[in-house]
Amino acid sequence: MTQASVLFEVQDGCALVTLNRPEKLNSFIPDMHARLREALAASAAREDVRAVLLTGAGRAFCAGQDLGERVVAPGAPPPDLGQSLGTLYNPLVRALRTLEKPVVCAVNGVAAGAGANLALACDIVLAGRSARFVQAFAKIGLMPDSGGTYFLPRLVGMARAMGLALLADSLGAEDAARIGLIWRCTDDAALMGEARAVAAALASGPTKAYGAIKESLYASPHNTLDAQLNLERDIQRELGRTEDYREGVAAFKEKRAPAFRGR
Ligand code: T3D
Repeated sequence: MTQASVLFEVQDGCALVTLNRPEKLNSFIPDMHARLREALAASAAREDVRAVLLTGAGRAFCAGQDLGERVVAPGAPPPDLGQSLGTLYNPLVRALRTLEKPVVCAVNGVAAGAGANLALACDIVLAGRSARFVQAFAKIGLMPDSGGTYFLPRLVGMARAMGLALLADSLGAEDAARIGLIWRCTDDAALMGEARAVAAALASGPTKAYGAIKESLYASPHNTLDAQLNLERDIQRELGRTEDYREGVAAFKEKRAPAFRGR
């Protein structure tokens, strides 16, 4: 029986999504794209999912495109990488960024090529100490894609973005956390426990506020202060009408923990 290339399970408000081609370092083939898209669509649609945790099976998080599918026989036409990005990779990055629920990424091993940038598209990225991030593209004659040229300079500045992209060196998880590429580096053995705890905390939080935080922070780099102030005003007006806001204020006054329901 063939194994599913992406595993999806929901527990206690959290969807655990696992890239599952460990023998190929969880590199992407079209089936894995389709399954991951389905998992993200289900996470968006299901009310019982209030946070997503993305990780990889085996020793890698994801090695990007499966290069076995990109070997061109002499005389054969080259693959249309633009089509691949437009129809497969870009929709995934957009789905992660526009999902109105927080996405935690547990980088359990090497994250290379589009695999590295898929991780950077997530909202909170934790990585085990032995994990590493490789903008491997230039080594095969490409440039960073799947949002790499967008995320890198915004997260770590142009000098580091340029170094990572041009040199295509491995960046260890500790250094990735130190320079602000990711949220936190953990011991390998503690990674999934910590990532699950973060996802569980988010899954019991004010989901609409989290969606609003994503929308406004991701809009911020493109906006003037005026535009951002207006966006905050408009979104906060909506949040002020939610059940979770009413509950948060009541819980504060009653000196108890709030019971947010994501509404
Ligand atoms: O094509 C399009 O549609 C456009 C979009 C492109 C997006 C992209 O992601 S392009 C970039 C593709 N990815 C890479 O270039 C990464 C290639 N892999 C590596 O650089 C290294 O393997 C790693 C840094 C990921 C890991 O290094 P290491 O030393 O830990 O492992 P290894 O020995 O290199 O690899 C282990 C095995 O996995 C090996 O197979 P073997 O020799 O044991 O049979 C290796 O060939 C295989 N493998 C690793 N990455 C890929 C892969 N097989 C297919 N595709 C891969 N991406």
